Amino acid sequence: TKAKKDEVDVTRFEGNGLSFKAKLIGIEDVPEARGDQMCQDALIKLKNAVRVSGEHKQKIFVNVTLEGLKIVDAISLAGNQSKKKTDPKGSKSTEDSGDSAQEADGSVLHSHAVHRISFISRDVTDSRAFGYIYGETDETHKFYAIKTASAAEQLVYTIRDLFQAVYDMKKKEMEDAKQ
Ligand code: I3P
Repeated sequence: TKAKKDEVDVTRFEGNGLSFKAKLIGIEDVPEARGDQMCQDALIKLKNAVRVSGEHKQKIFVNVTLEGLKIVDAISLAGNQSKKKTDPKGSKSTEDSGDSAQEADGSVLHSHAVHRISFISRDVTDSRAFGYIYGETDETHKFYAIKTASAAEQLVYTIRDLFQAVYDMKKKEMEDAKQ
């Protein structure tokens, strides 16, 4: 049917969801909840700040689940995983996949619920960069700029699918409640 065709596969986002290797370019306060040009300007500004500082960008994983987005420190993750290998007592189960270890052990730097993410923007100058706006409160908006290890559109489309999946679920809940 028509509804089925448009539906997003929710199961991808269940449990530990999906993780994307990336780097955190930076975080910037922005005045509005949305706006392509505002995001592009913030991205350029944050990239310039990285260049001027000469520092390496922080290595992260962007974890996508029904709860929302989590920015996980990739270094803390690598440390915990190697510890696991040498400490059999510390490892929960040999059946644990790499993904579940990530969720359990990587230190979560930022956790962003779906309903507070107001805008996603691709970098028109860089196929491996994008950013999104997170509303800390109704008045304060922060722009998170991310450099992905592979094409940013993979992650951007995944986040859009997540939004659609959450929307579909809410809609279905409302319809079920009416009956
Ligand atoms: C870049 C350089 C940067 C690195 C960047 C590389 O290579 O190594 O230091 O950023 O990674 O592409 P090049 O000098 O050849 O341009 P970080 O130091 O911040 O990791 P990136 O493409 O993931 O941004």
